[in-house]
Amino acid sequence: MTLSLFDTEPAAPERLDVGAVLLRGFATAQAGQWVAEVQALQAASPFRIMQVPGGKSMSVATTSCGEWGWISDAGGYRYSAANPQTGGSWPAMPVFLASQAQAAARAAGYAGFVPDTCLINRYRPGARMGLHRDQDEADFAAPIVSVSLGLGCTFLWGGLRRQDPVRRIALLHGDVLVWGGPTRLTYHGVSPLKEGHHHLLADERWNLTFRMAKAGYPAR
Ligand code: MD3
Ligand code: FE
Repeated sequence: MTLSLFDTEPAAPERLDVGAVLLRGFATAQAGQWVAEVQALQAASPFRIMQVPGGKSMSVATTSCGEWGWISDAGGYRYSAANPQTGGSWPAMPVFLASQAQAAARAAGYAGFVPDTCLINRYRPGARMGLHRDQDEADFAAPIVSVSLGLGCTFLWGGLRRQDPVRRIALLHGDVLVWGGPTRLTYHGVSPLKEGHHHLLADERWNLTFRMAKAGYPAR
């Protein structure tokens, strides 16, 4: 393979495990549009810090778009059709975001992925996400598509049991990760974000996760 400084082609899909595919740089060429779309969503539904059921605050700020939004409060974690901040619905999922997520899923071998929600996480230096599983969705046959923008992070990728060993994987601006199949319920997390400067997002990292919260997979 020939490497060029001017090469903006995304790398070939990298298989991390059964059902887990890393598309390095899949979102890099259109990163400006990704950022502009998230900024536009902020007007209707800004990032805010949610409480976890134990009463503490998350260090990551979140918002959602689409039919459903992921929320956390004293009552637990769940998907809600209403944004508790406004009482209204979530902003619609922009067509660009939905179609890019669908294309990434297809490139990873998951045809029929039609997300009904996108959770957007904002990390600032020190923000982290402890080891957890994503298990609030209706159909674990549906994959999750994750898009990383801005500062890079160390992603923690464990196994199907909490005590399994954890791999550390660098996730960089533009990387897209697709998880499904046998690794759908893998424990994962994010190490505290390090200080840094990114030309588009300054000292922030944004992560978008596209999910089928309520719909069965594949969509029909
Ligand atoms: C592996 N977000 O929002 S994305 C989350 O970078 C979350 O903000 C992280 O974990 C972030 O729930 C990691 C990558 C990811 C997302 C979902 C997964 C990896 C996953 C579900 C199952 C296994
Ligand atoms: Fe997660």
